[in-house]
Amino acid sequence: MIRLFVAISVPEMLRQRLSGLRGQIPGARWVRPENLHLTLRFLGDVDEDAADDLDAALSRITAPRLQVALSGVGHFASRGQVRGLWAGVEPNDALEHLQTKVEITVQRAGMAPIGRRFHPHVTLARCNDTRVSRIDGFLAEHSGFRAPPFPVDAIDLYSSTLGREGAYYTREATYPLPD
Ligand code: 3AM
Repeated sequence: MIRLFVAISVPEMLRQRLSGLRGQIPGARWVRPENLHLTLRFLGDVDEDAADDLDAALSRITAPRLQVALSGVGHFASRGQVRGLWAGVEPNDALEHLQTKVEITVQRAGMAPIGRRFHPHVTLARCNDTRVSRIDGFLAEHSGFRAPPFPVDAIDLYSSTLGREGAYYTREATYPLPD
């Protein structure tokens, strides 16, 4: 089995800027710069045949190239605890279109629907035992975060493995978007 997800890779310059948003938040595990990405579709654990089917299907995706601009920061929470901190994405019809294409493609390749709305973001940190009140400073300090748009000419298939220091992501395949 291999744990896979489809994502947009974030250019090096932007990864550096995002790394600059790190702060002292108890319980936060900051994502390593090389792991920063924008998830289009989490696929979960799939066997080798399913992975081959997904690869073949993804290689046939056609969607226009686009630009993505990161803007603002936010968090996911449940039961009063912060689960993740993220950088947001400016509203972007082309990105929604691309994600819909990916969703349709992976379902045609046999994946079950994900059953939740696409909320584009770049996860900056995952949190354990962090109360929402502990991130007020982070949210206030970085509410004005803006980055120039970056071009998206391809989407990537990543595998994820758990190591001692957290998840390791490997780019398994790249699918260029047509001109
Ligand atoms: O870091 P982001 O939020 O972009 O949260 C996981 C990460 O997304 C998400 O897949 C991406 C790569 O690991 N993910 C992990 N487990 C998941 C699950 N069970 C999941 N998304 C949905 N359901």
